[in-house]
Amino acid sequence: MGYNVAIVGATGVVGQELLTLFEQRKFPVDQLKLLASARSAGKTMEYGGRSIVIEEATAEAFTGVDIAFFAAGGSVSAALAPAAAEQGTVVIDNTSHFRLEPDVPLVIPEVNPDDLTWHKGIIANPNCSTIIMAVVLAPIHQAAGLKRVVTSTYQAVSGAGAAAMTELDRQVREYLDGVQPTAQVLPVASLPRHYQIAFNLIPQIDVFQEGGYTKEEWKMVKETRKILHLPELAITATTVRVPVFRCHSLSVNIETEKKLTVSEVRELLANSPGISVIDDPETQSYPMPAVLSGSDDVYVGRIREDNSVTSGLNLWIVADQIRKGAALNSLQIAEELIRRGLL
Ligand code: NAP
Ligand code: 3JN
Repeated sequence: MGYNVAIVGATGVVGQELLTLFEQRKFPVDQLKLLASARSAGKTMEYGGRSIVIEEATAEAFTGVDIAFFAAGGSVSAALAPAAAEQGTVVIDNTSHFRLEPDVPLVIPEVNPDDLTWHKGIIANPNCSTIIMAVVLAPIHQAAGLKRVVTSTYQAVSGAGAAAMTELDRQVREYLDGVQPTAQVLPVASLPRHYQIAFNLIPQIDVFQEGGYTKEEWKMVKETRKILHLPELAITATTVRVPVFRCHSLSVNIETEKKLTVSEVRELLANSPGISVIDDPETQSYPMPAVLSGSDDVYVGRIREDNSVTSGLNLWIVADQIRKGAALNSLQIAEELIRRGLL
């Protein structure tokens, strides 16, 4: 049996990755609606050997749609997701708009799949950096109890959409041609100041909020607490944009209630769903973005005890954030709904 499926934001980085994954994972698509802004309406995209005309995303477009993946920004989700859900469409939303709503489950299938049982039409897909970190924190919490988490991220430009990828590509060429690169997109397109990302790092992802933290940093804190059902978890984040096209990397320092040795952590993580361990100092083996683009797992390496505390760990984590951080996680949510007879 197939499902009538819609992608809102089909022309974007996340939307296009969803289309690739539908084919790769043989998702049972019957009818497919590709929705985007009025700018794209009337253009065509290829799927499964067919040419599909892109339509403007409107509330009426969801009639007869069983499941809709939203990846067109928070304001589009705010405007259209409730209307779609009211018509009986199950919405999987990639934006932050509903993530912290108490009646909206925020789900990583490897971590908290049971939260899918209480959805009321909208299911939120967490932020990409949150997903990548929480997949690793969950088994460590189960085994040893989390006391405190400190993370710094190294986030690829594709996290800021197709325009940011084009900007890095152009700036690298300009720089190497001896031309001063201009910036229009990063760190946040809608803010007045933009900075070069080629051969640079930008310590700002999303807008600034309370305490001098950015919204991306607060997303990592608040979403991780919700997903792990640990509302009091001590956790702090610093998020940084780096000149990498694809794959977010995270340095994560963890304090646990119970002490774990390096070999125990390696074994625990290697046997946890969705995680691969690449960790061998002898052979200089560790995860890196350039070799992991397009992969599905969350990769962990550089596993060390942090001897500055009684029971502490340092980890280096890399994952393709367009896949596991966005498109793949949302598709896994849909697959889990089907497995549980909830779709
Ligand atoms: P992108 O490459 O910039 O693509 C944006 C998409 O949204 C395009 O398809 C665009 O259509 C569409 N869109 C823009 N304005 C619209 C409107 N008014 N009505 C309908 N469609 C509209 O961005 P992206 O990287 O794919 O990310 C899209 C969203 O996914 C982000 O805003 C974010 O909320 C979410 N996201 C989530 C994660 C995550 O961590 N879960 C990661 C990345 C992104 P046109 O081509 O017609 O303009
Ligand atoms: O910047 C990144 O690396 C990840 C960005 C995700 C993102 C981009 C624009 C809007 C989000 C998100 O998923 O948190 C949003 C959003 O708030 O919806």
